[in-house]
Amino acid sequence: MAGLDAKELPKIPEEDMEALKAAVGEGNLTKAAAKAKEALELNDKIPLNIAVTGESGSGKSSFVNAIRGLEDTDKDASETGVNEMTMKPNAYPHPTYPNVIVWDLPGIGTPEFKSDTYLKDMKFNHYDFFIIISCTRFKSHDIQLAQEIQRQGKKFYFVRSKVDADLTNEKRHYDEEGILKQRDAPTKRPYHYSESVILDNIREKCIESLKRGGVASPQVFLLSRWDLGKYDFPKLQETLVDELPSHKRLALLRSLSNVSKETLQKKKEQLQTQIYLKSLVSCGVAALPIPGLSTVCDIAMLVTSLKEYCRDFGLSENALATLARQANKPIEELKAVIKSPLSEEITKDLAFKLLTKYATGAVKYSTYLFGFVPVVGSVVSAAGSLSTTYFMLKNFLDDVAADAVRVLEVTMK
Ligand SMILES: Nc1nc2c(ncn2[C@@H]2O[C@H](COP(=O)(O)OP(=O)(O)OP(=O)(O)O)[C@@H](O)[C@H]2O)c(=O)[nH]1
Ligand SMILES: [Mg+2]
Repeated sequence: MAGLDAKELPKIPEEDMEALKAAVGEGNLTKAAAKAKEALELNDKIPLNIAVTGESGSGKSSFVNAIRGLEDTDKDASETGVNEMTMKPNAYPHPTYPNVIVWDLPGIGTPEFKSDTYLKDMKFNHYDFFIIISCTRFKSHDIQLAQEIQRQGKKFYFVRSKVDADLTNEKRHYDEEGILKQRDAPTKRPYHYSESVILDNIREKCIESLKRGGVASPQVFLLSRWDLGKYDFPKLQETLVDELPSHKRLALLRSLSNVSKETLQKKKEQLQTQIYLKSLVSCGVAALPIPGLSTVCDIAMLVTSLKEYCRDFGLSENALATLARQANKPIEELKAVIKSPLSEEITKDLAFKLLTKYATGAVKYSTYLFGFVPVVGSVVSAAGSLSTTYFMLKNFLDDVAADAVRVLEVTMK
């Protein structure tokens, strides 16, 4: 079968395998499927609460909007501006994944701010991790806050915002060829304009101020709210994913904007771990025979899963329109590199076509995948159906993930 190599397939987790074998042994695939359904539903509801804090005007609300994929003027956006805007913690559920909530906390360092009661007032226990934002160097209240968060056993990440403005300001010292204008004046600026030198300087200064304040080996992520694909935002995303407990990882990955290939790859890998459970549900909970195929499965559930993959990788008319607007590209340019159907085009008919495509070759992999040789009667169709749906979902996931990478490449051009 095209695109199938047993060596590349993820092995089914041992405990799932045991559950399936036991259920099939009892002739009770329905029981295993019901358990799988429960596990998947639970996974979709796992809450993730991200706190965004920092000095007033540092760009907290802008960051909250940016990571939710919104513009400041969108209906559900957090209010931004040059005046002090945020006075109490405000919850901003992710528009697509409402179990992920970004909390916009009031500015620290204002006369009303009291570092000793701030975290308690903000109900710090509620949050999975904190982002501390500054648009200059980090000050004593940022450091006090970080130390308090650390004492409470939670993680924090320093974000240095508005680096686009720093670069624009630095550029004023250079002529059109990128040569330093006032070479006689005493300056530490290099002769040639260099973005990476400027960024390294900002990063070093931030790290220095944090170390001086007593924060051991601080990490600082530089970013611009206007261009999340640049600077350290992709690295911040990866760090958050890596440091989060594994059961929360999928929630975070789903909610992250697709700004780096690494994040897309991680998202795909995390979703792959659910395919086995999805196949079980599709073959066991409300499964019906598919006419013309020796497959018994719940095709409506498969349609939902395929649509979810499209949603997770931004492959819908709406998501593409937003992305095209943000990247300043015609939507047709993005669509031109997409090979899979968009969410709106996914129907039972399409799911049926995909099942047919993978049905013939799948059965021979059922031993590899599901650890038992199909024998007689319902077990034969169960094994065949499981492998068919498994391959159908796996290949579709691979395809949409590859599409998302190509779309990302277009937006970065
Ligand atoms: N150039 C640039 N401007 C930014 C960036 N992030 C935020 N700003 C601007 O900085 C100003 C303040 O941003 P907000 O997001 O309202 O700041 P805040 O931290 O929420 O402020 P308070 O709610 O008052 O504490 C706004 O005018 C933003 O447009 C950035 O990355 N680059
Ligand atoms: Mg604000």
